[in-house]
Order: sequence, then C-alpha cells, then structure tokens
Amino acid sequence: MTIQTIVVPDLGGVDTVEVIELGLSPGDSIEVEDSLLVLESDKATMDIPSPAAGALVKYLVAEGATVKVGDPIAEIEVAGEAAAATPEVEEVEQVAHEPAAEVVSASKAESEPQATPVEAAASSSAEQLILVPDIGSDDKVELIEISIAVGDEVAEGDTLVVLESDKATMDVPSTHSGKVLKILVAEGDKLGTGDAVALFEVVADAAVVDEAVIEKPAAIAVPAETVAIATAAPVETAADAIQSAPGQPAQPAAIAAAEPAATSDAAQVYAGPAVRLIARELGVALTDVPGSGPRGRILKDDVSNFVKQVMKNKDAPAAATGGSGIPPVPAIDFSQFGEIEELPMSKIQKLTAANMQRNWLNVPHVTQFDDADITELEAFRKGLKAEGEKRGVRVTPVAFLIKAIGAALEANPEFNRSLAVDGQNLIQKHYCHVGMAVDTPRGLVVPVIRDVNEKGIWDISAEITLLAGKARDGKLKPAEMQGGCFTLSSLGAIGGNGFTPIVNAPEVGILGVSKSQIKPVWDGSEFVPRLLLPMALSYDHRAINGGDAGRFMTHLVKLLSDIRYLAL
Ligand code: CAO
Repeated sequence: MTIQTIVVPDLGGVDTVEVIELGLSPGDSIEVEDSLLVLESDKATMDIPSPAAGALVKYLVAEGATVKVGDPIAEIEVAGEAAAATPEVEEVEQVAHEPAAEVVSASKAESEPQATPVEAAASSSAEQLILVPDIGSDDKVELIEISIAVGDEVAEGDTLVVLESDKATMDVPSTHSGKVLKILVAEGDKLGTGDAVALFEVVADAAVVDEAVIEKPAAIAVPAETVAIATAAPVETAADAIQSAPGQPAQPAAIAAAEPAATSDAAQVYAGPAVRLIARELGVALTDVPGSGPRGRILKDDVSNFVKQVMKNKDAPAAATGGSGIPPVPAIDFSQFGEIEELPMSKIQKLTAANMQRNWLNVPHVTQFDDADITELEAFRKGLKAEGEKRGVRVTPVAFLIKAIGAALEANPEFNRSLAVDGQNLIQKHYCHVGMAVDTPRGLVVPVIRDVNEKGIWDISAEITLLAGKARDGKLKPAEMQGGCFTLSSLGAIGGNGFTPIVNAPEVGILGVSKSQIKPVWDGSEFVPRLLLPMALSYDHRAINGGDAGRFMTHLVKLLSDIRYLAL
C-alpha cells in the first residue's frame, strides 16, 4: 500500500481557487480519474481526478478553503501494483528517499519497517508535520479556533488550535517548537487524534521524528518519510511529481508557501463546512450573514433566516421595503470584560424585536409633538370615580385618549389607512379599531379595542381593564390583537416627558403619551397652572404628509382639552 498526497494541479494561470465540494468520505474507494474533489475559480469549476485507483485516506483541506497550485489537498491509499504502475508514484518514491529533497508526501510499502526517525540531512532546518496528539477519544471533534498564524514562532506546548466537543473545549498543544509554514486545517473541520494540523519549520535536531506522535494513529496515513523534510535544495516535491504528466517537468515546490489554508473573505467568516455548503447552494455570501452562535459563529438557522428576510424584502413592493445591505452589529464576547449571563428571550420578546426592526427599517418615520391641556378632563374623570366604583369600572386617562383617537381618525381619514402591498395604492379603512400597547412580564403586546367610535367611556374603560388583564395573564387570543388601525402607547403611569414611538406597520400612525404635569401656561394676562399631557405622534411619511399630521394632532389636542367636542 502506498499513500499519495494529491496537490492542486497547474491551474492555467489562475492563482487561487476555492474548495467547493469534498464529495468522498475517508475509506471510499476510487477509480483512476474519479473526481476526488471540486475546485472553483472566478471563471470555472474543476474536478480534481484521482491519479490512481485506491481509497481516500482523508482530505487535507476544508470546504470553503482557498488553495493554490501545489497545495496538498487529499491523501489516497493506492494498492501496491497500481502504485508501481503509476509513473508519478515511482517518482515520488525516488524523491522520498533522496535526503536533500523537499517532500510533501512519500509512498511507503507495507512491508517496510515501521517509521524510524528520519534525520534532517545537509540542512540546518527541516519541515515537520504537526499532528493532533492523543485527545483521549476516538471521536472527531470540531475545530472552533486556530490559535496560530503562518510565520508564527511556536514553542512546544503552545496552543495550536481549540477543539470543541458537546461537552468541553480543549486546547491542542504543539508537539514541537518551530515556525509555522502552513496551516492545514480550517475552522469547522472535524479533527481527531493524529490528524495533521500544520507544517512547521523546525531546527534540524528537533526534526527527528517523534515516533510516539507519528505512529500512534494508524488512520493518520502520514508515513514517517513525510514528516521530517529537508529543505536545503529547491527541488520538485513528490506531490508535484504526482500531479505532473509523465514526461513533463514537475511544478515548482509549493510547500513552503506562507499562507493559511483559507484566505478569502468567505473563508475568514466563522462558519462550519455544512453551513458553507448550504450558503453556497443558496447563493448566500456568508460575509453578509450575522452569526448568532458562540463567538459570532454562523449557524444554519442564520443562513435560512437571512434568506427568508431577503425573500420577504424581495417579494414586497419597492415602496414598502428597504433596509438591505445593513452591516451586522459585531459579535462581541462580553465575558472578556466581566461576568455575564445569557438569558433566553421570550417568544413575545423575539417577535417584538423582529417587528420593531422591520418597522424601523421600512417606515420613514416623522414624529410630531404637542401638549394637550387636560386640566378639565382630569377634573371630570376624577368626578366619575364614585360612579365608576358602583359600576365596577376604573376610568383612567387612557380611555379618553382612545375615544379621542377614534374621533380624530374619523376626522382625519389619512391616518386610518395602510399602504397596499403593491406600493401603488392606499387602503382606506371604514372601521375604527385602536390598539393599546400593554407592558407585560413576557413582553409588549397590543390588544385592540374595536369600533371605538361606537363606544362610550364606560365601555372603553371596561375593555381596557379586561384586555390589559388578559395581556398580563398571557390569555389574549390572536383575534384580540388583530385589526388595529392606529396604536396608543401610554407611558403616563410610568413617567417621562416624551418619547418617539415606532409605527406599528402596516398602520401608519402611533401616539406616544407621557406623564401629565402641572405647568404654568400664559392665558393672555397671567400664568395659570394647567395640567399638560405631552404627546408624540409618529407617522409613516409615505402615507401621511406633515400637514395631515399637524391637523390630526391639533384635532386631538382640541378634543382632549375640551371633551365636550367628543360628544359632537
Ligand atoms: N399622566 C399621568 N398619570 C397617568 C397617565 C398620564 N398620562 N396615564 C395614566 N395615569 C395614571 C392613571 O390615572 C392611574 O392613576 P389613578 O389610578 O390615580 O387614576 C395610574 O396612572 C395607573 O394607570 P394604569 O397604568 O393602571 O392604567 P392605564 O389605563 O393608564 O394604562 C395600560 C393601561 C395598559 C396602557 C398600561 O398599563 C400600560 O401597560 N402601559 C405601558 C404601555 C407601554 O409599555 N408602552 C410602550 C410601548 S413601546 O415600548
């Protein structure tokens, strides 16, 4: 049996290509010319054929990695006869036994004695393949972080990479000291004991093969000859020889190229091979996808959510969409600054977050402010207290606000519209349902009070109490939260003197109400104390003009300042 390392062949002038498909699994048998893997340049996709029949030992690259001519990409095991019959393999063997040769891979007959230490000859330095030491398990574990870079001087024991299993993360220490020439793995790869991690340049003395490391994993398929490589003479690599057509000169050595396995933007994104594959199949640029996994890792769900969002925006009319191409907020590991705790969001919180972002990005907001003088309204409301107790109804300012909003919607029908999904029409509603934001322990919900123009203050007050109670108990039915024409968000009981609410699209307006306060108001001859209610009206400027908004707000202020108008 002979192990051959397959390298990237001459790409006809293309410098780098991306590994886009690793179609085989270790142990899969292959025939001559069978496709081992698929590479893709800017212009073309190319299958890399197997030079001989045999079986795949392992890939040396991950999907998504960027490679160049001469880079090792796979190892195959070739039957003795087939190997002998392949001229390239013969050449490999010659090179492998030439002490001064720079060798990427070498063949090794099964009958030969087991790996004996190979000294670096005629050189002060040698190349050393660095393998994963015994990690105490036969399982392959995901590589989540590469801790070295090409060119780094690494001491024995320094962390090379970090692996993460279901239960723990583990630092993989270097078995040798030396300079990193090449990194042979990418984040997201699955690694096990004996897998090759990097190629180091080590001082000659240290280049004696550590048998314990090399011989331990039988599946590793890196023969001893491969491991200690003299670099004195610039001669062809065995791998180059494998890839060169018989009779043609071999390609120049590529082994010393000081470049990580993955250098494209996409390859630098933190995502595993499966995610990269899905992204490639869906045509998603991973650089555009915010990662929600640990350390910003992109998960399959992130890719599918990204696609859903793009499709949603694509299907919506130009007039009702927007917000694409927004750079993601960087993922930060806050634990580096102090103790943290991750709290799962409730379903309502997640929905609210998605809706708020959608509305904030899609709706061109304008917010208009005014104060309503509710001195008389409050006097009247307080006067209802005794009767309210008899009726079992508590009347708060919110009931008057909802009644006044209904009347203002009737007088200003522009606010009782929605943009049609075609972006070409407006839908005028001839009903008047008002939503009321309710603050609950599970998050924000908006039950809707229907036909407010047909109801009096007692009925509206009773409904506020009923719906707010249901909202806080989590007992609202979906139908009770649908059909709103306009929303009221009252923070009056909590405090603050103003805020800018976000339109609850596809509604086109929302009123934010803050805490009323007694303030001095000039009545023409003197300052008088009046109870003023601060209000902020946010509206969708695609459907509403500033003039419409001014009229709506002025009308609302008039109704609240003199509630007799509500009776008209
Ligand atoms: N200024 C001063 N006092 C006010 C007020 C205002 N604007 N609005 C209400 N109050 C008073 C009420 O009069 C009541 O006091 P009294 O019992 O002495 O009359 C007290 O504050 C408590 O009112 P309430 O909160 O129980 O009832 P409500 O009808 O005012 O509000 C509801 C109902 C559902 C709107 C409210 O409970 C709520 O959840 N508000 C939060 C809405 C919210 O979160 N908005 C933000 C959305 S965007 O993030």
